[in-house]
Amino acid sequence: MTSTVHRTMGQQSGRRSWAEPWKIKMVEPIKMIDRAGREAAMREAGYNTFLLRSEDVYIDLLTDSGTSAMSDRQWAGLMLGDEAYAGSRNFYRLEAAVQQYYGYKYVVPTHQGRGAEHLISQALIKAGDTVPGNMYFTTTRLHQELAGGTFVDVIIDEAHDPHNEHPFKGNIDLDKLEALIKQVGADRIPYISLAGTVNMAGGQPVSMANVKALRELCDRFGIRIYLDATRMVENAFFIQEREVGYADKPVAAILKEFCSYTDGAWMSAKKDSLVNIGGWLAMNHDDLFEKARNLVVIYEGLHTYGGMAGRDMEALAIGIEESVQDDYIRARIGQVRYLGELLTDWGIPIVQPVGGHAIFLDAKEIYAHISQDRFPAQTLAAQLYLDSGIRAMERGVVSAGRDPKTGEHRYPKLELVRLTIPRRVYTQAHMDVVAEAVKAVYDERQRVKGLDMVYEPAYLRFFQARFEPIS
Ligand code: PM9
Repeated sequence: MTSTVHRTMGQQSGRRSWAEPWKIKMVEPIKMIDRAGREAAMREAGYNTFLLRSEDVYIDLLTDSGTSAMSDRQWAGLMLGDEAYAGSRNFYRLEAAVQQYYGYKYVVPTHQGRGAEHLISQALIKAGDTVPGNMYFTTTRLHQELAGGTFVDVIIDEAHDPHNEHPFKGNIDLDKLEALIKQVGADRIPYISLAGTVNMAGGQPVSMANVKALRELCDRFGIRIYLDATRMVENAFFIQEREVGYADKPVAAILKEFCSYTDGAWMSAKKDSLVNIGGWLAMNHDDLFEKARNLVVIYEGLHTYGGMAGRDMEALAIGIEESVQDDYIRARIGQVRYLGELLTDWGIPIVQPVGGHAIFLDAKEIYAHISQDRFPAQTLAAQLYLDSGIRAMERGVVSAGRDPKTGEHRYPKLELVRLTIPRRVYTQAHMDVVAEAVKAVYDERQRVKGLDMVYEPAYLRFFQARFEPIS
């Protein structure tokens, strides 16, 4: 199969095959347990892939968060950890890397992305505020709500349609945003919550033209823009590939230009930056810096480590530099696309165009006979594990949670299963195995009936909810 597909891809693009700009120095054995073992493991996990033990998983596509393989330079960097409580030299390396590649003035380290989300939400949002953004993300929105805000989605409509091939489905709809500003008043909008790429839409990018226009609009109303920069390097790659005028610019330059239209950013460094733990909040304004630098000592740790060890900050500083290399990022997205093209060729419905970090299976279409309150995407993720030991993540009604005002399920238009590709971890052969497994589950789709939720935690239920199959 590999060679046939490979030939097809080569012919379509009129070029020879590419390969990753690295070779493997160390390996970690994996194995698939048998069908009876997988059935027992899935029952024990309450049909929630978050609750599986990793040793029961064969190919782990739960997330690209903290699952990257570090380079030899990063591992060497761990030995340079300066584990002083205050003023570690590794913090200054990290601060310099963020300033150099993202361009912001001040940097506050955090243990991971949600630590930074917590700080910015507590520092800027007041009860009754509105926070507009380009589609919700689970932890981001929850922190905004816990601070007293209401998130309002102002992404373009195309983002909610898995078949729409818009090249920048992460864009903000500026008319929707302007109408919202006029409705609630600019003084009730502490900032725009802009994500590049947009995770829940399928890893879809925001264009440079859109962020420039957003800047102009926000300047008119005196509103700040803060960026979720978690996968912003991947976003910069799409701009290089798709936006007029950027084909010859390095990804690093595009990243910095994009950030220059924003007032700061929060970061889960566990994704783009090729580390297993870490995050930061960065900004240009003194007032936010002062507040965040003070809050961080309550929730994360001193402002020169923020919950990270010195060695983690060193690995992160090196990871930032590696993540913006053009040949690396091309291969990274190329691998995701390879899997996407296999599935598309077999007629399996996925979100198009293929985004940055994952393939998103359209569970609503695959299980058209299962209503959304029977959790089609949760069901599909469970079936994939049962078939082949592959772990994926639900990104549908379970992830969307309940409306805090009505207590009802939120029913998102997108009911998806995410096959998330860790960075520098799996080979093309693994992608072939994944595609075959998805095909097998797809072929058996009519036999499946959905799930009942039998336990639901109060917050971020997708992590810990438990289910039982409907018989
Ligand atoms: N994203 C992911 O698998 C981690 C688990 S699901 C909550 O996609 C964005 C765009 C993210 C993200 C985490 C965070 C939070 C913020 N923004 O996980 O706290 O994709 O480092 O970052 C996950 P942390």
